[in-house]
Parts: sequence; structure tokens; C-alpha cells
Amino acid sequence: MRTPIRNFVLGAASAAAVGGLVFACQSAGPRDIATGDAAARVYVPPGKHDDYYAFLSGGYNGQIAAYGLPSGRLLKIIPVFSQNPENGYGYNEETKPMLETSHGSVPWDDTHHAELSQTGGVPDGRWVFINGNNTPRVARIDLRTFETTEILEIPNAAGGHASPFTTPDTKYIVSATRFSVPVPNTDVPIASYKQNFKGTLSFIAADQPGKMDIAFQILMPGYNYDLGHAGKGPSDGWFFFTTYNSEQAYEKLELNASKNDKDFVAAVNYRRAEQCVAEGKARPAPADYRHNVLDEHSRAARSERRSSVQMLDPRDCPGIVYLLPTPKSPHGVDIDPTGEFIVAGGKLATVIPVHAFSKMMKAIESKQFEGDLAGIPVLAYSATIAGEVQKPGLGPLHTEFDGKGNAYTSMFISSEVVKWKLGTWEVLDRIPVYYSVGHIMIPGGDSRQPWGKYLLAMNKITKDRYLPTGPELAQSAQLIDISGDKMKMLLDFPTVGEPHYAQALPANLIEAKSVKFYRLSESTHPEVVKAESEGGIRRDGRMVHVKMAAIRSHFAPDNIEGIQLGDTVLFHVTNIEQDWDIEHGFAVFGGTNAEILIGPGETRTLKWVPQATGVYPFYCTDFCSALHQEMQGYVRVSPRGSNVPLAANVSAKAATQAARAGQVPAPPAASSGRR
Ligand code: K7E
Ligand code: CUA
Repeated sequence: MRTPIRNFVLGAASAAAVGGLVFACQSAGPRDIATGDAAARVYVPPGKHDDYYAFLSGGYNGQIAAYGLPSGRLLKIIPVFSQNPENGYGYNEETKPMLETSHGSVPWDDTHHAELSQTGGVPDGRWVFINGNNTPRVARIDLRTFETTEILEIPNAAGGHASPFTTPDTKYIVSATRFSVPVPNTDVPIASYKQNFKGTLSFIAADQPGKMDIAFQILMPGYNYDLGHAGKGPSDGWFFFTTYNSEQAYEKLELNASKNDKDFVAAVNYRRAEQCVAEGKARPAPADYRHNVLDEHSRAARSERRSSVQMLDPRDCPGIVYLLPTPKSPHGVDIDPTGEFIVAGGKLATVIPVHAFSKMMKAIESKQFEGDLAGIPVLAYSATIAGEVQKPGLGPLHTEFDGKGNAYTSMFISSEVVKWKLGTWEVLDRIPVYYSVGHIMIPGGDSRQPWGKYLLAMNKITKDRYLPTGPELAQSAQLIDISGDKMKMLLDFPTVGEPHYAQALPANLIEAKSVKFYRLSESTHPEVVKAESEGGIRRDGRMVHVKMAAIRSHFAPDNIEGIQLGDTVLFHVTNIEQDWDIEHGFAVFGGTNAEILIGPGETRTLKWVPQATGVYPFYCTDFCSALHQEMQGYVRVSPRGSNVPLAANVSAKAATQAARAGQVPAPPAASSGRR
């Protein structure tokens, strides 16, 4: 069947043409512009805090951006799967292991879905998770420190898109493969897709920080898997994933994966899967993947290799998966706060199909199957469908809920947010957004308890909304008031990268436990200095370690000699401040790794391989005090084999300690100084 919308999509020659239609089909109405008290409703006076933290995926930027709502103020960029020149993540020696994968270091990936941890089905403010898309990974960000503390690579997968949605208790987060691939991946003809390519659904144990692991993987037919969400309440224990390309096309998917009238929502009974694993029905499958953890006390990361997963074939564990036919190449799958309704965003469909969990369970009991695919029963559409939202708009993608019985769906092609009623399926309201909205987000909007005051639309295209910045424009978010019957546009603000999904929660769930500095007394970093006198220098073959303290407004030591060409110098700089928001930086002339930023109480290491003899200054890169410009030092580099002694001008006391510790003492001449 060729629906009008499909004709339209296939007929659009390019994204620009789609965008063009967006403009054409909307007349500028009064609700396009924020009016009345909108400014007052988003205004957060100087010195006052926002009500909500919002965590927006950075998309192809590979990070998360934290904003305050309702103001839209950017609070912090949290690097996850990408190096970040703002704070040295992925550049300094302590955090480089975070970006290790089975493919080597991958310093730039694509993030899509920020997902808050939950307790009892409600966001709890402990962690936010996010997926790496190209090299399938999931990450944990600790919301006490706003930093990435753990990354797990997902083996037997390609394109970790349906990820990292959580179960109501954060026991698991998930990752489903976008692209089916040979499992295990081997050299086969692409044309053997139907025989050899498989999908996998990964359930990742996530409730113990530092101990993320793949609990099990489920082997699935060779479709594309797109998004997922956990059941809750009555549907707790189930997980729902959308599939497309049930045609199993491997070329020109634009055309060939859009032939079937329906694809599927895959409903997974993960408690049953746990049972099967416990009963030994999973087989250990070889795999090669990395688990990277930032140690809380040394604040240094380590990367370890893992080599096996528990793989469950649905044929060996009947009842773990059912397929719910769903029109047409569905994208989002969103579960309402009661846990009864399963809303699919059929991006090429003319309706929004809604399945009922209770009907699904009855259909399973009474075996209303249309057949099976690879041993997975296919339920009859009429047996599970609760209703369809008619004429919702064009290109429904994602749905969130306000907790008052209403659902809100983003319409990519017609660039609008549509509000509709659960149960009656009637459209209640619609508001244009600018332009081509992807995800929408209500704080807690995928949980059991939405804080349904605002909705954030995240738009792919901004066109004329801001001052132009050449061909590449900012992405954009729009804040909409959903507290009344009619949606009201409040605010536009540009966003970093490409926001896909986002989540938000009341600020008080995070604010009070935010860490102010890392405790120096608890640091277990092997190169930490806890006082200026502990600074020093030591040679280990061609490797020279400089242990250095940074404190307003000097480095100790600050004059270093005895480095030779061919040496690798590791500057281990500890910021020994124990005060909130007092950072120091460190950069050395000739360094190719640019610089490091060191938080109060932490140690960061900059690796430097001098390329020529001479004297090189180093300095603090963060304006830390009135005498910040005085915070500097020099390193002398001599020819290989030179007899210049290894020296660092630490204090006399430190020299004694260093001698005891087997380090090279500083020469007396250099140890007198202004300290
Ligand atoms: Cu719709 Cu990757 Cu969640 Cu973007 S996905 S929009
Ligand atoms: Cu330390 Cu500037």
C-alpha cells in the first residue's frame, strides 16, 4: 500500500525539500510567537537558580549538555564519548582509557539518548546514562560530579541506537543493535544478509557503579532495531523495542525497507529471560569488548577487556519475545505512566498506533498468533491494538506524557507537537515548532511520575530563527508551557551539537549533593602530591616523571632541568586547593596535547615529548587569581647524553624526602626560591 505520506517522503528529493514543505504547509499564526507573560515565565533573575536540570544529548558531538529550565541557560558540557578541550577529558592520561574500545581509541562518537536512573519508576538524580551510537557503547554519568565515570562497549552489535533506556529500578539499561550484522562478525557476502545477519538486544546490569556488565543478549531476526522503553506498573518486567526493515533489505533501504505495511514492536519478557539464563539456556558466545571505569579515589580510569557474553536464542527460551505488528517503520516506542499503553511513532504511518499491554497479555494467553518469525510468535494486530490517533500530523516520531492522561507526539515532517488524549485517541491541540522536531521531552515524561509543566521540543533545523552563522547553524530547543489546555510557546534557545533525546528533573534532586571539590586526603592517585614539599622529579629510563603541585598562584616545582631529547615527560600535576570552583590549568610550550585542567584535589597528567633542545615555559591556563599571570615555570631540554643533572627546585625539606624515596634531590642552588 502506498500511503500519501509515503509518496510524499519518497518524493522528497532531499532533506531541503522536506524542509521546504515544512515552510509551505504552515502559515504563521499568532501562536508561533511567544506572547503575553511568556518572558516572565522563563525569566530567572540574576543569582537565582533554574527549577529543572535538563540533560540534552549532544548528538554527533558525542557529549551531553546540561541546561537549566525554564531559562535555557547552558550550565555545562559533559564529555562522554568525545574528547573535550574545555576540561581535557580524553586528552589527559587519566581519562584516555575511557575512550578505549575493541577498535582502539575512539575519541569522537555520536550520542542520542540521555536517560536518567530511576527508583520505583521515577527519575532519582543519581546518574544519567547515554549511548554511543557508532561504536556501540553505554555510559554512566555521575550527577554528583557531572562526569563520565563508566563506559561499557556492546559486542555483537553495530549502531547502539535503541539505548540506554532503563528499567524502573535501573537494574538494567538496554542497547539494541541498529544494524544487523553477522554474529559473530565475519567475512560473508552482503547478499547473504537473510541467512547470516542478526540483531541483538542487550540487557546491561547498571545498578552497581563500576560494575556494568552485559547480563545477557537476545539473538533476534536480522531487522533494524530503533528505540525502546521499559514497561512499568502492570507491564513492569517487559521491555519494548521498535523494529524496521522487517523486509531485511541491505541496499537502498530508503525504498526497500519501506515496502511492508507493518513492521514490529518486539515485546521482551526480561524476567523470563533471567530465568532462562539461570537455567543454563543461554550459551556463552565469544565477544571482544571493553569496560572502562574512572576510579572514584584515584580519579584515573582503567580499561579492561572482556571476551564473552551470555547469548539467548528465543528458540531455546520460548516466551521471551513476541512481535506486535505496527505500522509502518515505527521509530519511537513510548509507554504511558500507567504502564498500559504502548505508543509507537510510525514515522511513515498516517496514524499513531497504540497497543494495550492488557490486550497483549490476553492475546498471548489465547495464542492469537499470525505465525512466527525465527521462532518468535507474531501477534495479530487487531488483538493488541487499543486505538489509533487519526490524522495526528505528518511523521510522528516520539511521544511523552504529562501524567494527566495526555500524550504529546512530535511530528517531524509537519513540524509540530500534537497533544492527544490517552483512551479516546482524540487530538486536543497542536502547536507549530521551528523546524523539523525530533524528540520532545517533558521532565519525567517517560516515567511513572511526569512533572508535566513544560515540554521541550528539540528541532533539527533552525533556518531563520537566529542570527545567521554561515551554512552551519545552531540546533534549537523550544520550551512550551503545557500546564493549561492549550500549549503555549515560551522560549527558543540554541543548543550544542544535535540534541536527540533529553531528560530533565527537578533541580533539588541533584543540587544538594553536588560535589564541591575532590578530597585530597582520599586521593589514591599514584602520583598525587598532597603538599608542595612532595613535588619532585624522577627518571625511569627514557621516561621522566614530574610530580607537581598547583596552588594559587604558583607551581611547585617551577624550574625543571635534566630533561634530554628523546625523553617522554609526564607532568603529574595535583591541584592541592580544597575549595569549590578553584581550578588550575597546565600547558607547556611545544606540547602537542595542548593542556590539562585540574579540579581541586585531583591529579591530571600531561604527556610531553620535546622535539628540540631549549627552554620551554609552562603556565596555568585557567584564570585562577589576581596573580594568575605569574603562575608559570620553565623546563630545560638538553641533548641526549648531556650531563645536566635531573633537577626540580623543590624545597629543602622536599629534597630530603625525595632522596629518601629514591628520587633525585634538587641542587641547592635551585632550591632557594620565593617560597
Ligand atoms: Cu528520533 Cu536517534 Cu532518538 Cu534522534 S532518534 S530524533
Ligand atoms: Cu592557576 Cu591560573
